[in-house]
Amino acid sequence: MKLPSRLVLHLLHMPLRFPFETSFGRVTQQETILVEAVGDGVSGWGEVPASAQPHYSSETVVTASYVIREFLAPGLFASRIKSPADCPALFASVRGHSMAKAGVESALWDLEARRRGVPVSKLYGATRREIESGVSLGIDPLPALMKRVEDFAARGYRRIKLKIKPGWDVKPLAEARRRLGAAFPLTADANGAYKPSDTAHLRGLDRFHLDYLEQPLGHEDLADHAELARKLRTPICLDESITSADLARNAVRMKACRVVNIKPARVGGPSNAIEIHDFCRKARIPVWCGGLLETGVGRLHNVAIAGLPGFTKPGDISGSDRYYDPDVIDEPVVVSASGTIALRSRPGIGAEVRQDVLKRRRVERIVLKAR
Ligand code: OSB
Ligand code: MG
Repeated sequence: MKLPSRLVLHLLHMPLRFPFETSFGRVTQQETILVEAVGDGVSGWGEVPASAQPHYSSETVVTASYVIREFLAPGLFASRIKSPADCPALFASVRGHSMAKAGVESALWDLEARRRGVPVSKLYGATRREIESGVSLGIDPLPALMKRVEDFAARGYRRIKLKIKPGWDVKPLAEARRRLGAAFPLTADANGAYKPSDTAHLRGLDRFHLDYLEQPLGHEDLADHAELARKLRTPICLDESITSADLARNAVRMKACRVVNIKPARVGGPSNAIEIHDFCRKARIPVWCGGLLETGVGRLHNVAIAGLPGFTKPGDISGSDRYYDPDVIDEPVVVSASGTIALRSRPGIGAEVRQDVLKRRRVERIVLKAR
């Protein structure tokens, strides 16, 4: 591959169509960075969906733009990497900052795919033509939430996930299960809001036959998850805990989870996401692709990665219209009546960034070049 001549960081404030509430807080606007890698007049796009607050992870859009500007971009321009797949090794001397790394690496993959005239999904190794779509529903008053549950099921979505926290679990899950029927794939995501002392209560959630329970305990609590897993019938899926391929291996070996949520942004980019996928596939651990309220740019990278064969469960990849109106891409992500999203055949991520939306939502633009 040829290095880009510059990286442009576009910091966007994207209003959400509905406030989104999890156990760690409520947001009405997503702050995200689009990373544009420019070479020979071609632009490749990636995204850093870090948000404004360090609640989901320790990163924010401000830490990410700082780390890209001071460390990742200079490292990239001084390098002679042969492929975007070399990014994890190139960036290894920077500890953490996975979302910053993921944004840069994914922009390079899109640039490379566009230069070669192939879809980025092909470079990632996707084998599917379409993926199954699921949706993540935030904490909301019960009547409004149940209306959404029915609405997304009626629109064909293949799996519904409810955000839960102590004091907000039995009631919404019971109501959702009653409305969806016994067989519909229903899951719950606590974003780490419970403690090991809640084990008896969490065992009570077994009666809702969830496909899995996502990140019930703290992000560093692998041994506690392993112990909880022995006491629940419901499989545990880890999200926040799995920040690297090494942690995925350790979590699986410890039996801390039976399912893994792969978010390319959380694990440091597409190459690490693929490495975790490959490991889990060998270990017969089903994986699914999570999300972080990505705009169309990050969403299309996620769609492409979810096309790999080990992504056997519907993930959190919803249509563009779930969060944004309009999205930043010219051809929004659309979920079919049967709950699927088609992989794109156009080069790169398969869409162009809408300059009108970019200009309207952009609060800062930073150009980074070789020094
Ligand atoms: O835990 O999966 C999560 C959104 C923000 C932060 C954390 C999470 C989420 C979601 C929504 O569940 C995923 C999406 O639709 O992009
Ligand atoms: Mg989660």
